[in-house]
Amino acid sequence: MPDAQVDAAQLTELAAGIAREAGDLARLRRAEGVLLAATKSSLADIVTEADREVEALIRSRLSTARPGDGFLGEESGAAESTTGLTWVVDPIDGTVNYAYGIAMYSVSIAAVTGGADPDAWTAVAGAVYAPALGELFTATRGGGAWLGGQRLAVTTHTPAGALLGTGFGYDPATHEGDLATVGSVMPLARDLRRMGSAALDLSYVAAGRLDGYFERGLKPWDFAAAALLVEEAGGRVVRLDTASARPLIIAAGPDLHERLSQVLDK
Ligand code: LIP
Repeated sequence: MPDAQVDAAQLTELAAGIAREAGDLARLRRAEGVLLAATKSSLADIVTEADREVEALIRSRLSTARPGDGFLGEESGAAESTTGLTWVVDPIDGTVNYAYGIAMYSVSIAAVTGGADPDAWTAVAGAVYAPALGELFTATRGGGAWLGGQRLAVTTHTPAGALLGTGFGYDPATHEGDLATVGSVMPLARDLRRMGSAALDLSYVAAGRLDGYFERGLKPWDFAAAALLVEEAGGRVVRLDTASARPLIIAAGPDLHERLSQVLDK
């Protein structure tokens, strides 16, 4: 457990301030022109110089504020915790959008207890900041989910069908199966959105801008903060096939979550 002096609200405040500073740096670098630093699992799986610079800033700010906390970041790896608390960070979620100049990208910072395993941790604080859109989503366990001063709530009724969000992996070999998954849930849907940032997709479920979201193959840093947003907004987040290489995440209000799970949890 984190050291006793710190409460979750303070962690949320810290995450929010760092997310805003880091996101503003990302937006500045975007305006200056994005430099491709490397590719990872495939040519489509890119990392920019800004991804690395932004994560370094976040890691430095967290280390100064909370020495001894653990860290798990998309670009710079992991560090063990000596306090019981670990920070899970995606410096730029929606990297392809960012590289193409599309506004749907975000900085995601979460504080978790219970170690760096998403199947074992408990998220206690989180912030998701969309710099190009000027929106900062925050959540504290037991304290609700917020967009600025507006308390968030998931939708509970979808009489015209559900507005669903999803995404696809960087490996083209996975696209056929993922499209089959989309086909299986379309009878529940009014329409589908593929916006390119899982952290924002989940934040939008929390805000009622999407009724539900599902995607295979997310990394822990993609969802660590925004899954807490959904839960604190009255929704459910479940990961299926967690022993597989591409676990399936489903997020929605309770009723739609049940209906999606009946189709997807086969
Ligand atoms: C991205 C996710 C997105 C998913 C992409 C990628 P990244 O994260 O936010 O939902 O469809 O394949 O995983 O790589 O931009 O941090």
